[in-house]
Amino acid sequence: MAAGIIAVSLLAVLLQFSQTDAQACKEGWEHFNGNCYGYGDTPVSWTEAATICSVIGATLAEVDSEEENEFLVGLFDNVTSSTRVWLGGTDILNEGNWVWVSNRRHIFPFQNWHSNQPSDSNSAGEDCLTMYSSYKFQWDDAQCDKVNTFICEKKSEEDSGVIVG
Ligand SMILES: [Ca+2]
Ligand SMILES: [Ca+2]
Repeated sequence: MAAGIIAVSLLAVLLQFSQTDAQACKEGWEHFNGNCYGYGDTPVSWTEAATICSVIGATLAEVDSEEENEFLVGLFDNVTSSTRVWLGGTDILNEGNWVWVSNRRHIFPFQNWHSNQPSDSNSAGEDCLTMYSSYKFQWDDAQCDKVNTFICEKKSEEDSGVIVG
């Protein structure tokens, strides 16, 4: 009986350990709900940001819930300067039809547009998704070739290789 209890306890510890291990993110990445998020503070175009994320086995962050959105906004609590952050949403292929790029889903389960956005303003249009500090990091569509900071996202389970991340 005692041996059985010890075995169960040991199993519980091992499960807890493996769970903790699976949730670990590399240094500089933040963990939330099974994913790791890395902030790219060097401003680049949306396409460049997507490429950088891809090279390190990630995608531009895709926001699937209010909780995930609040987590991301929380990363910028101390930001005082005007900041735009690229996310992985675009309507570049079909104006007004916003999709997440990783799976081309045609609707967002969760959306957090600022009032009067998306606006598709200016002659070049605005086809790439940002969180914008001036809108308290609510969403704004922006011109894809402008340079902004960005957030990459990857599954924490995949976070065990030698590649950066
Ligand atoms: Ca647009
Ligand atoms: Ca806009």
